[in-house]
Amino acid sequence: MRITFVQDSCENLAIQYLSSLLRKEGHQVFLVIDPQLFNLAHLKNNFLEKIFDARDMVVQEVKNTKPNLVAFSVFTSDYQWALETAGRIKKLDRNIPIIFGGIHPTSVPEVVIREKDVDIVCVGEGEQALLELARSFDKKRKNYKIKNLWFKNKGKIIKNEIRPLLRNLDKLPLPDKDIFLSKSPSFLKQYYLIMATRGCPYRCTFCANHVKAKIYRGKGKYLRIRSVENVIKELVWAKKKYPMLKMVGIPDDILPLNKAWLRKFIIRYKREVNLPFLCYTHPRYIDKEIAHLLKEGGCFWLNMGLQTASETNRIKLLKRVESNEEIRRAVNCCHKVKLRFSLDHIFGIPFEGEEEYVEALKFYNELRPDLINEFWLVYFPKTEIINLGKRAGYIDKKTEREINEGKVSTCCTLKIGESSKDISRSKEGEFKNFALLYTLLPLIPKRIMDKIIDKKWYKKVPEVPGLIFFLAKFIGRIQIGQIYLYTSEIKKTSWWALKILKSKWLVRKN
Ligand code: B12
Repeated sequence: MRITFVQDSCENLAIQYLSSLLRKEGHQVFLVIDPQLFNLAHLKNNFLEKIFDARDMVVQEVKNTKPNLVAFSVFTSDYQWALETAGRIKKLDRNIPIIFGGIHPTSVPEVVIREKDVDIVCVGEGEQALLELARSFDKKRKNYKIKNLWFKNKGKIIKNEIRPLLRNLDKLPLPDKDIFLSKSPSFLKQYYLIMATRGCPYRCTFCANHVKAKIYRGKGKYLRIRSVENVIKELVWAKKKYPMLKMVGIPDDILPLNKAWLRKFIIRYKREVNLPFLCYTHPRYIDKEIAHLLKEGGCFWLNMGLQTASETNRIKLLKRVESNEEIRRAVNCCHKVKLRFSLDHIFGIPFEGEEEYVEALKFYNELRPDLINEFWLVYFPKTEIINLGKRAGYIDKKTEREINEGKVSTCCTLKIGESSKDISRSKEGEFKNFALLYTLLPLIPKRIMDKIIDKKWYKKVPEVPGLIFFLAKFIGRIQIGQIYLYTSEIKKTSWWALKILKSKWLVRKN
């Protein structure tokens, strides 16, 4: 059968795995990209967005693939875009079935299946479900009993139960990277995106992991790790296939979950792959040995979530178990081996305010990370933190409905001076000074920052225009050698901009 995925300009591992499995069974898989230039919250510009609007091109391209099924892999941040695109496809041909899968439909399938342009929803892992669906399409006999899938049939909603989680991740084929690369060279950018695990041992109240873990309760082990052999096999294959690779990105929630695994992995990684890599961890998953192994193996960047410096709030509001002492120890281990690291901070946590932001400023000045990533708190569907948002009076029934429909701003990336309304952003005034200071902190010597804190100068930071904030971030990135983030974004945007203009020009000419 012919299946066409529609995706924004972000590489997506789920599509790569699903495509690989489908192609292996002989199905024809296509990918259509809507680059959504100048439409992402941190890069939004209404004028440019209109000029580079590619939606007509996208729908035409979908039509040209003559799909038997159109598929979307949906985050909450894309949900409204996905619905709008699905609507345009249906306008062209109502008979093309459309399936939505991914974290958003998994979190709120009851909301998604009600949409008139969505025919099927996948809840949870999609590998087996999509294969069974494709087989049933091939046999031209509709099967409404496929586990993990919800269907609409003659006005009725059919909800099938969820199957057990995949036990052995090694059994999955290598992800189909070419499906993205064939669309634009920008997809292989500088780094290779790979994941070694699925799941997370923690259940932070703001993260989708506890939503997924709840759905999968009783359905097998939630936290799974691929074997070292399997991960290395993929990387060796990738390095050979894509010689332009310069680094590897491993965005697993926590890479060093298992020390024995990490020891084995690093030895082989150094010997057989030997590319700089970046990964994520949790303060409880970093000690002297782990820091040393990561540094030895070529980890050029480690990211850790902290979110707040208040130990009480971390436990009470976020259900994060690590103490400040453990964080100090973790950070010292990184400093000792000169492993560069960033810390994540969330602004807008209910019940937090100036007192907590000052506490965090002091704590960060003590820890001296190479970078602080500041985020807004974004309330994702069904996450526990919504209850806190309600208690704090930020969220009422209507707002919760909007959260489930992806209608509140879902970009976590901080941008001062932004006009779009957000739940936590209504408290913007309370934290914009601190956001600027956190950004500048790695650039300012410790004793000067101590003085700023001591003299309470943070109260005097004037209202900063967005441009100043951007510049501060930009200088910070240059200082840590991450300018490639901007250059690759510029290259990617220019490539798509040219493509869109060319296709618009061709349409006009004909
Ligand atoms: C890798 C990753 C990224 C990467 C790649 C993003 C991408 N487009 O794929 C990067 C770093 C770019 C990224 C960015 C962001 N991310 Co992110 N990211 C992840 C991460 C760590 C892993 C996702 C992944 O690839 N898993 C591997 C695949 C194979 O598994 P999967 O996604 O679960 O997919 C399975 C099923 O869902 C299903 N499925 C998925 N799609 C489909 C489609 C069909 C048709 C079917 C049938 C089934 C199906 O089958 C798949 C295989 O079993 C998750 C956290 C996590 N541990 O899941 C967060 C996560 C997905 N990210 C999240 C967020 C918020 C973001 C950002 C919005 C953050 C920001 N900066 O503002 C951006 C959005 C970027 C964008 N426009 O896409 C949230 C999403 C929450 C939500 N409700 O939407 C998550 C869940 C983290 C969290 N804290 O809660 N992210």
